[in-house]
Amino acid sequence: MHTAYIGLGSNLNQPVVQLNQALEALANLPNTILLASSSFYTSPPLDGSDQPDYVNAVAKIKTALEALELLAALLKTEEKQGRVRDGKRWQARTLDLDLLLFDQLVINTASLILPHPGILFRAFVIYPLLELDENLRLPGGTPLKIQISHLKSPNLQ
Ligand code: ROI
Repeated sequence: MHTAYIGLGSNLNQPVVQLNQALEALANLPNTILLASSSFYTSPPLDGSDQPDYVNAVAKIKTALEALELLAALLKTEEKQGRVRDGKRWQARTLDLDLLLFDQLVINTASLILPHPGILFRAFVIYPLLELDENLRLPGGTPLKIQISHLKSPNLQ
């Protein structure tokens, strides 16, 4: 079984409802156990201009799915919950599911980059990750905790 951390985010159509629904979807993935989920964190949009605040969380799962199978399942869940991808970045969305960490896997392909590059500078990812596992290390051994000092501002952004 693999251990994976998934970032959840929403800023449309009742974000808290969206996140709870997404957690249920994760728990129902084949050969997958939802081990833990963080608190829900609210923050202003990072890199997004005029859009509502986000609600973010992180889930920890055990799964027999491989990384690309899991990624496909996450995209499907986003679609089911009304995510529309029109090619534009930084858009408001009903649901964003990011595969953050998958065991100690390091890959850089067109469809998947691990660890997720956003981990390194997004408080709305780092704080919930540390809530789940304060001793979490990135592949290569860097403790996630020290990434907090690299954040641009003390705001949860
Ligand atoms: N800002 C916050 N606070 N939370 C997000 O999940 C989030 N996702 C995004 C952008 C638009 C970069 N900003 C965000 O994709």
